[in-house]
Amino acid sequence: MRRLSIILLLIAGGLFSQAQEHTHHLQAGSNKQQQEPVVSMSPARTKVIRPVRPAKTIHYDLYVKDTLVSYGKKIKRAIAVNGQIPMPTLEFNEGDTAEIVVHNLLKESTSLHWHGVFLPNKEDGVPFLTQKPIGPGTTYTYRFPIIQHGTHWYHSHSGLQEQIGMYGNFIMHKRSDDKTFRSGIDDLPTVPLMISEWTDLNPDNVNRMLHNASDWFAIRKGATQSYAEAVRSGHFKTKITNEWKRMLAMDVSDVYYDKILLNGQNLAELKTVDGTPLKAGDKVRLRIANGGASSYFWLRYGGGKMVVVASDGNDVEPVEVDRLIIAVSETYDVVVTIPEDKKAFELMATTEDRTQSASYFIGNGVRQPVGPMPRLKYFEGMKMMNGMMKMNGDLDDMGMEMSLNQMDMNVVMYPEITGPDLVTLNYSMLKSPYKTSLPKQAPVKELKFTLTGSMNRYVWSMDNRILSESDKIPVKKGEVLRITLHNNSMMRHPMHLHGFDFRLLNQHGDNSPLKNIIDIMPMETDTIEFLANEEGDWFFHCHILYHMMSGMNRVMAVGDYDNPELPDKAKAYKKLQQESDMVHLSAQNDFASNGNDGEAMLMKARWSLGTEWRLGYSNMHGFETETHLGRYIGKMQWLMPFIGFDYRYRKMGMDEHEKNLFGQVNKKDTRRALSLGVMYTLPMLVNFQAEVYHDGITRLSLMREDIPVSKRLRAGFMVNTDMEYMADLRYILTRNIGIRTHYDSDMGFGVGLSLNY
Ligand SMILES: [Cu+2]
Repeated sequence: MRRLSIILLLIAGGLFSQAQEHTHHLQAGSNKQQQEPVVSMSPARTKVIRPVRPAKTIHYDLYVKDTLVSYGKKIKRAIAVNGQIPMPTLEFNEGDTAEIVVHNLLKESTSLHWHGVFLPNKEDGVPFLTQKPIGPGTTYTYRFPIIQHGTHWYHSHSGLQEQIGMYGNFIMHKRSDDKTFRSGIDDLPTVPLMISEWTDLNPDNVNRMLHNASDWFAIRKGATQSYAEAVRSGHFKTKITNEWKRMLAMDVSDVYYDKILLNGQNLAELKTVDGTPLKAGDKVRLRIANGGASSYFWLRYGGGKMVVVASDGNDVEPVEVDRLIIAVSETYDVVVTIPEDKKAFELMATTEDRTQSASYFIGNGVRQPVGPMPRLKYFEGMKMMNGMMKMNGDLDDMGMEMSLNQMDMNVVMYPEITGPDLVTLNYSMLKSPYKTSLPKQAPVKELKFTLTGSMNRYVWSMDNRILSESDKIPVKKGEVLRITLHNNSMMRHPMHLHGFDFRLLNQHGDNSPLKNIIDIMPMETDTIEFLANEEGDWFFHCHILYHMMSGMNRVMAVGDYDNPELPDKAKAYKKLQQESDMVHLSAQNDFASNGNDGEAMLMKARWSLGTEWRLGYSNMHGFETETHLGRYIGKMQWLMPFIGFDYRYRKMGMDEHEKNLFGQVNKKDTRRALSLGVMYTLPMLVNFQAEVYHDGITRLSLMREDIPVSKRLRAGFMVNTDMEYMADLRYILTRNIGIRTHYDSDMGFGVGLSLNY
């Protein structure tokens, strides 16, 4: 084992030195880029005036390469660009032209999307929608004029590459002669801050585990909501109601992460800006982007109020807050002040589920921690969710008309929120300093979407349709698109529009803020609008990476765009649709004292193909398999009609035969039977299954798997009209290993090891 790690370290070293070779390309790029900003040394030491210079072409070379990192507990594969994670910060002045050359040194294809940036559609970086994937070993050049300013970011739009390092800051500076230039804000020293998460698991595995309803992440987070835990906290009835309404334990986030990173480090510090040590009274503008794949972060600062001056790259009237939550892929520009000398004040980013955090100490001297946030009260949250969940799986807002994150529906889970005068940012507090209203004469196209999903099968959709079930939405160039979004699912979704900023309609009317991400909490309704004045196919999707990959996407096709990068758009779109409904494999096998049983399943958003087997160790116990191919129906996917095939071999004596509850007799040693059946999830998450075989034999069964008895103990049972029954208990040891004991009417008592994939 030790030798293996040494080899890995050597490989890591080798890769790193290779990556180092390329860093000078970046420097070459930035040399071409711009002069150092002029820092005026006034007493306040906060004036940074960028010289107004002629627009030029800013060239970057980006080398995308596999690397190994040890952010978590193990050495794992990641992707670095120019040898670094996050990817290098790209900076431009408004008016420049960006020329970015991507050198793909990976063994797989890649792409880069310029998040929040206005550009011609063919430069937008979505494989199979705006360009072909950048193949391994090839080079691709993005070239577009910089026609806006603000804090943005960029990331891979290929598969799950964003999760393992492909995110970076993308900053377009406002020119000092811009009529919107705000002295005291736009002349502050700025620091880019990229928040991200790291998991030691391969993200493909994370994706698979989410689809397999694995509760391993909850175990890691201490967020299982088992019966034992419910009883201990006086919430037994809450838990019963929850399962009666067919809900699994739920959390505000899905994935357990090993580390949270700020600019690639769990603990970072800012002692100087532009070479000058920070001191009392200094203000710094942090350009914060959430490059996490699935985590929302609370941001808190120990040195006083944070002043929010921009969101998603767009200026807002300064607003003072004690804390804010930054949704996946949002950006905020926040001004913080160093209140005292000889101290460093903590800016803390805590995951919404409060299990992990990263810290950024600003200033020189003794560290002033802000302290952790209290843990969530899961059963309180569950109780509230029970109250809002109707038996059909719809959420009932009970007439509350929620919007703009103003009423945090998770408030009961947050014990400290009731504290005195804690100002938390919400979207109603965002006001544009300028009028953002759209031309009155433009025709308006209204669209409505309900955000939908089934937590139990991890299917995320819009109007109960995933991308592979949806055509592109035709939009005329010059139309105003007004989109109303209602979230009828149990999770919040950060919806992102490519290519445009939209107005997020709030009480500020003509001064409604511009954004390109809108985070929508469960049961909220919000309206956004924008002028569709740039042709092309623009992606509109949930930015939680694993929701996007599950199909929570649409395409707005503005005008009839001829994309030179994508000659066969129809074929490409089919490919994009396929990619958002991939097949997931799960498998499980028990090696028990009385036999061997298990199952393997292939699943898509609607389809499921599964085989179960039972293998006795003697002829008397025989061998059985059951295979089902089914399609899940309905919004909550509680109903699955299927066709089946059973095969069974068992040595029986001359007069021996088996009778079922209906008196039907099966006397063959070897049985091959086709069937038609249906499975339905009953309250308490019990599956009822009815199956009719071609020989007329009927079988009804009831079963439940994975009853959460305690944090790591799961129980299950099965009973059917063949008068067979089974009960089991499984203790979860690791992600893939458990100890299982069961009693089976055919095979008797058994105990053994249970492996799952
Ligand atoms: Cu989502």
